[in-house]
Amino acid sequence: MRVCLNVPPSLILSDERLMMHLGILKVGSVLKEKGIPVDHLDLSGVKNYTAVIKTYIADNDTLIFGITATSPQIPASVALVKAIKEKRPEAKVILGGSHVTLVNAAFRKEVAKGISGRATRAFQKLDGLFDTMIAGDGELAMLHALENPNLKFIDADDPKSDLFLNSTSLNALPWPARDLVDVPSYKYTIDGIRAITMILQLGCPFGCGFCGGRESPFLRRVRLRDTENAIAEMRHIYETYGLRGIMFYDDELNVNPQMIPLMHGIARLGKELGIEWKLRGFVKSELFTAEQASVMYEAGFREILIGFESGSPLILKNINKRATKEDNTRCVELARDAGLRVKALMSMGHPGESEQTVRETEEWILAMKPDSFDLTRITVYPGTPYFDHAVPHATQDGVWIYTINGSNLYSREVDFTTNFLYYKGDRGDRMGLNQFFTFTDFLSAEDLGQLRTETETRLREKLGQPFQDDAPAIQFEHSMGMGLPEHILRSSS
Ligand code: B12
Ligand code: SF4
Repeated sequence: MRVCLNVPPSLILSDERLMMHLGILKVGSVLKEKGIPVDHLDLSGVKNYTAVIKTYIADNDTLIFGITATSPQIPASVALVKAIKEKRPEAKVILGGSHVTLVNAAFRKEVAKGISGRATRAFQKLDGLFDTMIAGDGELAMLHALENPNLKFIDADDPKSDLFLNSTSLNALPWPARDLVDVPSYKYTIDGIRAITMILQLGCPFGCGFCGGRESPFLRRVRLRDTENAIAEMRHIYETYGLRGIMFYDDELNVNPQMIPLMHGIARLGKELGIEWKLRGFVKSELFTAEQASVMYEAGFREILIGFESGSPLILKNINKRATKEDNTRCVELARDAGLRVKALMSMGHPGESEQTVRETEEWILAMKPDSFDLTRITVYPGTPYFDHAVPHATQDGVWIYTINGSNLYSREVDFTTNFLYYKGDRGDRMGLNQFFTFTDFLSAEDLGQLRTETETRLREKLGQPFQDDAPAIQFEHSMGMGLPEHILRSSS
């Protein structure tokens, strides 16, 4: 039995060869460990990706295909499954990743409420396209799918299931099989040094309204790795790829109760290897302390990223962010005192958002002068409280309302199999991908778009932080009639 794992292109990303998808590489690594041959098709940045899968099928007799997808990767995943079925109708295609996990969480909620709404329709649409869908942790669930080929749906997003990972199984499983992708084709850098991504811990217990997985144990329940295990992976990265730059993609590094010893361990490893790490990662502002800031600096962090989201107390409350404006200000100061640069992640389009609340965000940013910032527009994906707790509008068809503290957020029903939801605006506009589906009582979808662009432009001018050019992203166009190159196809030995 041979399995072909697929990473579909993410058409909304400006450069798809910055960060590899670790989740499917963890699935690949478990298959390899079990001796199951794996082909990994990395279609990130590949323009003619459906032609590539057809070439692969012409050259191989593989019958089992796995696809990973976040919501914006679903349209390309649909094109892939159609291409696979056209060339090999008997093939079995398994879908995993955050989109199916979150759609399932939203669908479960509708079932519990006894309604059949937009989540049910989104789930059924996927169900009609893929042979098997896997929600939650994919490592053991993929093996289960191979052993039980007739299962249509596998729920590994349930702590009661043996397929749901706990901290013990997480530690016992192998690290992502990065050898299944062409590491040098990924160009992410930190302070000019080539860098790679890593996950130290899974899950965030908080409940921010825009964040996916608040009803999904897979994304919400904290599962920790032993410090020794995490440090051993860092050593492996350095010794295998010669990389000392690492971006940690833990949701929030400081929800980990082991954070302080972990940072000390990273610092010790750096000394032992005789290198200075270049590290980056996210922290939760109200939990941030002077001690955390200092050990992060000692470990090799020079910049941290913080989802402050807004400068408006009303919006912070409506997001259910827990952090207050004062917590956020204090967090910036603590980071600065420790010598850490701050990237402020700001967003707009929350319940109750108005010109006034966006102005408060602008003013806070100007007062804080973060070293860099991002101002994104909220997208209402399934599996977020903004989606899951919304109810149908009484008079407007296809519109759903989420209400919190008397403030509303409206979102339109989206067909995820055809729509890309882009969050910033400008690039999406240029690519013709922008279709916005959310609005508030004070700002229409168009107002939100315009206000976002104007606010970011003004902030960049005042802070002297010009827009960074998206281009030139690497786009591959594979010429047919030749074997698939190593930056697209890698196989386990
Ligand atoms: C790193 C990251 C990114 C990186 C890289 C993307 C990547 N996929 O690696 C960047 C910065 C590019 C990014 C961008 C975006 N991201 Co992001 N990102 C993450 C983050 C923080 C970590 C991903 C990760 O490595 N997780 C750890 C691994 C182990 O989990 P995993 O990837 O889900 O894989 C497991 C299972 O899903 C499953 N699985 C996965 N694939 C497959 C395939 C098969 C066949 C099987 C059986 C199982 C399986 O098994 C894996 C192992 O257990 C997650 C949050 C999180 N904690 O997961 C958000 C998250 C995935 N991102 C999210 C969002 C919203 C986005 C953006 C849409 C943001 C935006 N508005 O533009 C874009 C979309 C990018 C795109 N792909 O088109 C949402 C997903 C929402 C959704 N509906 O899909 C998440 C869940 C954050 C959240 N909590 O809301 N992101
Ligand atoms: S935005 Fe960050 S703190 Fe809030 S729930 Fe998501 S991961 Fe947790």
